[in-house]
Amino acid sequence: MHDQAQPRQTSSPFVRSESNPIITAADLPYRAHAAFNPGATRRGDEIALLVRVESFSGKSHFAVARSADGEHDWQFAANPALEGDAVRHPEDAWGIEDPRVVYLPELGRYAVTFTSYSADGPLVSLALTEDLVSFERLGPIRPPDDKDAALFPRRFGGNWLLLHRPYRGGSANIMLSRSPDLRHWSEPELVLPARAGGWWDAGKVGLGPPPLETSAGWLLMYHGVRITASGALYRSGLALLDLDDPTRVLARTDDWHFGPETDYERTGDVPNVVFPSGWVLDPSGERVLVYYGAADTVVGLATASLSDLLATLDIPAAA
Ligand code: BMA
Repeated sequence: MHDQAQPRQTSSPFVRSESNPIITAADLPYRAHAAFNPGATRRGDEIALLVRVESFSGKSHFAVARSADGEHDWQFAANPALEGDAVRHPEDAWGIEDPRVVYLPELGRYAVTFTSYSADGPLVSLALTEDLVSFERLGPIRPPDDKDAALFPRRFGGNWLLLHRPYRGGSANIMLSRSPDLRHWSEPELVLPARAGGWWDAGKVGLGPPPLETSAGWLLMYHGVRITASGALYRSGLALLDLDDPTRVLARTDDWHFGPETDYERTGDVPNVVFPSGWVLDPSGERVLVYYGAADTVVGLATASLSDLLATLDIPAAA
């Protein structure tokens, strides 16, 4: 635990699993090239990941992996959970990518937001599922270019809220849209802008895992992209949104707190990428398990204590 008298933490609040990478393509029951950028949720006594799997065509689909402790002994279903359907969903032309999973108690179903890689660019698609086995697709919900989307788990004043990341005129900021029915969405409102110049999150930011409700606000982990002479660097920081009005940013870290360090994050198809895309709170409500893609090749797990994450944002732990 950190002494609240200390103004800033001296080390990252995230601790990588000793079993990392926890999932690789070799764990799939069929031939696959890479397994990364998973959505995550608790399901009964297990933790379930909806893993992005890239096949040797270059296109991606999703596969479900389950584990009792969220760290070891991942069991994959024999077949993919959801594949692009370019006939009924032409927006899936080049596959589906980067799912975020949120349970919606009102509907008794999980909402899965993901990227459909359309001929016109990436866009946001939505599907609902009770069991991560059969999916009802609601179609595209944001036009291209747009990605990194997740729903809040409940309505606000009658509307569902979606965080997403449209790419317009050379900048990519986290924005919010509203919908009464999950089908018709309002024009995006700015929530978390990319910074400029030499910042680690200059030019491009995107939501990581879905917003996590805490007593202090909605906790976000988001990625920032820095373009360098040898490619992009993907690192993650934290932010906190107001509980009642999530367009209000209460706090944002100046520093990134999770970045590529290990061999499996530094080396792979896309080097120097950590891409958190799912997290699960353990039953004590204190330990957060963060699932992330590493180098667009494998899945990693890092854990953090919720109070350390809030302390990183200078928010004292709740009484
Ligand atoms: C983003 C997405 C992610 C990927 C990341 C790093 O734009 O395409 O799927 O992990 O780039 O390559």
